[in-house]
Amino acid sequence: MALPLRTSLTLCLAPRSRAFSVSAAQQANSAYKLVVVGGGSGGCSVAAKFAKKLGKGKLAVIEPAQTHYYQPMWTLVGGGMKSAEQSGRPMKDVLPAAADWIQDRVVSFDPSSNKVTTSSGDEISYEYLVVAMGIQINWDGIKGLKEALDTPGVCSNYSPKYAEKTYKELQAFKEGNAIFTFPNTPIKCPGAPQKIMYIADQYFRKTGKRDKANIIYNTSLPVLFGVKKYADALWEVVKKRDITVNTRRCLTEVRPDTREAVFVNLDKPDEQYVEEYEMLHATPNMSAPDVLKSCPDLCDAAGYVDVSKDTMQHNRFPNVFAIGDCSSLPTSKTAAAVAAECGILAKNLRAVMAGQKAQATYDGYTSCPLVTGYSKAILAEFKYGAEPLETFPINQGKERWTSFIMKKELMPFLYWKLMLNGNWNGPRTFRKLLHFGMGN
Ligand code: FAD
Ligand code: UQ1
Repeated sequence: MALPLRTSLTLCLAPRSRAFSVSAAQQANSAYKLVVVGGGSGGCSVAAKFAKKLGKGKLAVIEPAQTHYYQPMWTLVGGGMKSAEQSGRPMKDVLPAAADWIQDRVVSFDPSSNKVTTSSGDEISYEYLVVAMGIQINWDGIKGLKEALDTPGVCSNYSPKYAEKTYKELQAFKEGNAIFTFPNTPIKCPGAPQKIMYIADQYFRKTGKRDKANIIYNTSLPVLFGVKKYADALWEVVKKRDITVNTRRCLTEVRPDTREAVFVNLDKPDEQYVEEYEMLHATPNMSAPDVLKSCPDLCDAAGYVDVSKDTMQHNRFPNVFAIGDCSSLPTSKTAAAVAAECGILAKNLRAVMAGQKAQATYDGYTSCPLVTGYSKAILAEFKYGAEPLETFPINQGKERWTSFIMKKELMPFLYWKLMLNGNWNGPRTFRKLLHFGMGN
């Protein structure tokens, strides 16, 4: 029987009981119906969809971290609009109570024998596996960056600690070059390296320092953004704000002693540029997790879990699925993508568990609220093929206050209260309703 709307909303939003971690030793060699590797955005959301139905002792989440972070908030942390503390919650509070939380790290996969091994040497076997390990940040991938992050001027929103430092650098900035970089690797949230630049621009204007700041965006990409509609809109923003953009320019070294950043022109590798910085916001290199790369059976050539771009089912092991940043899904790596993926994965995994075929298909939906300051954002939403797929029947390529408020206030609520409880599969239903009769 369908629940009345009020009752079902109350159930969705009610605080949940907590997950307690079970030691890997307690669970050693135990066989689970479903094992989820990683308790981040994807792992936690998938686990929530299966935990109650499977019941106690049937589902394990293997996740080493004590704290679950809502990473999209780190852009706002860098701009001083939220604190790093607000972006994190204890892992035990977000993982479903009906799941066994094995607080450990997976160190190897053996998909032919349906088991994984954790750092404490325990083997956990499964009938079905969901890999949700995220992307690996390689802080030492750029010479000198790791050390430079603890010196004046250098920061990065790609960790909560250094995102807090970003705001300190904005405050400390006096005059000179403020440089923002995009590395020569795939990254999560490809809009984030430039969002903080627009925030910096506005911060400098607010505090009377803008005429002393030379704002430079050095990106390894050949474009400002991968979707033409939003790239065109962003080019207008950079022109209007007097920001210098250099494409195909990749950060190769940071020299904190002389406050210099070294760049190479990726099209002419002999061309090097040494630029002095007053402030450097660096986006680190990223890659598939090493542990995946060491299991070629599971991965594509780059080390991402080799799944069907439509069904998210593994291309060789039908009892294995992947979600989010560690997957080979050819879309932009965001939490918004994870939300849409989660609904598809859950449908397909349920079908496979029932002996049927995986038939639900993911369209590649992803979204990136491109924050352009302290009160506006461009709400990029697109699908496979870099084709816009917008929720609202307005031009989302325009800078809007409503898009900013949605990013700052609505999204965190939606994430903690709905998505992590398995109750948010992206805005597809709203999009259909809002475009009803409009042929979209
Ligand atoms: P994660 O959420 O990163 O989770 C991976 C989990 O796996 C982690 O908990 C980790 O501890 C665990 N793990 C790793 N290794 C192992 C192991 N060996 N064994 C077991 N567990 C392991 N997305 C948006 O939609 N909108 C935005 O505006 C946005 N802005 C962003 C801004 C910044 C600065 C950053 C950093 C990210 C942003 N994102 C945004 C991206 C978004 O946060 C990620 O795409 C999303 O969190 C991916 O989810 P995931 O589950 O794949 O990985
Ligand atoms: C979204 O679904 C989502 O997942 C929770 C985000 O992650 C933080 C987003 O940033 C966005 C924009 C969406 C899409 C949602 C709507 C209502 C457009």
